[in-house]
Amino acid sequence: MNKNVVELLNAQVNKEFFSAYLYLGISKYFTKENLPGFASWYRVQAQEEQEHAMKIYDYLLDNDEDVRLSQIAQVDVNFDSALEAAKDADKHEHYITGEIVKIMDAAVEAKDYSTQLFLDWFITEQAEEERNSKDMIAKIEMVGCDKKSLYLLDKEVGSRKS
Ligand code: OFO
Repeated sequence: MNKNVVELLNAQVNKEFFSAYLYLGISKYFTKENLPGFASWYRVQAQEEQEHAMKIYDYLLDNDEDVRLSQIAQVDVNFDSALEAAKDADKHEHYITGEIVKIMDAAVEAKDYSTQLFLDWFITEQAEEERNSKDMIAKIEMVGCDKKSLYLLDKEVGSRKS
């Protein structure tokens, strides 16, 4: 495989594990805020991120490339509100989309058609992730400071299955 593509895929393994770490941190924030539904939603998201990392991990190994398991950065999860946490997640997803696009650009440049096909799934997934995080922000904004509505929303988002 092209060296640059391999390098970027390796870096993405770390970024996906960092995403899992970030979502776990957000989940912890909601647990401490006594909002178990949100905590569960973000925990499911953390599991999905690990699956994303492992997809790339397997792809590299399947192509006889090495996988670098580099250090995962510490996550800062001191939020002032549910809205701030949701906005942080949304910002992160946009960043990840940009990183996936960079790998796709490198694969196109290297005429690496297999990796382009492989990354198609991630492009679709990122569109869904951005939609989900945008929806979450909209729901929290709708609820505003109304504690009763927040309680009901917590119940609703907690029904998300992995
Ligand atoms: Fe892996 O999609 Fe979110 O970050």
